[in-house]
Amino acid sequence: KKGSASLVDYKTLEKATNNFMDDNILGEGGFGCVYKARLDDNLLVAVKKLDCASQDAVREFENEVDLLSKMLHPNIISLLGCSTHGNTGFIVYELMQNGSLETQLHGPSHGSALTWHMRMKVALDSARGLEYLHEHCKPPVIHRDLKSSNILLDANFNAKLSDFGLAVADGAQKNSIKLSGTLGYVAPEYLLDGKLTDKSDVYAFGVVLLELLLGRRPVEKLAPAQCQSIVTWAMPQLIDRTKLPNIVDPVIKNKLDLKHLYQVAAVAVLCVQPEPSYRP
Ligand code: ACK
Repeated sequence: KKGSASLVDYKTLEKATNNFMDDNILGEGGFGCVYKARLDDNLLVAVKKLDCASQDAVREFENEVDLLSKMLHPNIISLLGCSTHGNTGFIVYELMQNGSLETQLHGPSHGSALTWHMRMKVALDSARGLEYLHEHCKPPVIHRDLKSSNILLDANFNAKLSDFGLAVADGAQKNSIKLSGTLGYVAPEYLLDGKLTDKSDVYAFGVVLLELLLGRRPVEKLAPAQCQSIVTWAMPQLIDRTKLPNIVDPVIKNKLDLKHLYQVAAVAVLCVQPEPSYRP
């Protein structure tokens, strides 16, 4: 961690993960399973485990450790330590007791438990985290995969950005990186031209704002290829609000599900040109 480097002993973590029971699994992260663990000093933490790793997973693991170890901000997940051993490794984070925003908004048990006041606070916290990445990190960091499942909530529902496996800190690399991110959150200019800037994160943040407002996922249960073709085709048209009605015909011809298209349309239109009179 910035100013107080901490290497957690591999044996300690291995022992902790061996003791895991099913209900200690918090979920599946970018490159591995995330567990709840108790360290020797009784501190409860979250541990992401890298197992039988592919090259991509190792790269994401190293990237996450490298970037997070240089960051310190109340709205960025705290890295407590890490450990590697051959092809396995652990990253230890502060435990975020209320899981992700995505689970809070869309999960089976929570429904719409977040009040409007809490949603506003989540929006503000996330914006502060993003501002830190773009304005205060040197060099600036682009998250590249901002979405509700990467916004975590602590015991007091403070929101923190997480999952920096795909993030980039070096502006010079920006255009050579293969297209990645999550459909539904990817900015149109990045999807169409591979143009990546800090505004790509701002676009994704706009989608998260829409989720907070509507309580719905931006694009739901759509095959990636189908989703990509909708987004690629629809986005340029949607930039101009007046062309919105043109969307319907080609979509029917292509037998794509209108419900999904309207979600993409709503996201695009509201993000590109927010409606001042819009009310949740
Ligand atoms: O939505 P969730 O409950 O919150 O499920 C996902 C899953 O692991 C994969 O990311 C949860 N998770 C990730 N990091 C943490 C953390 N530091 N504290 C608590 N839960 C976490 C996340």
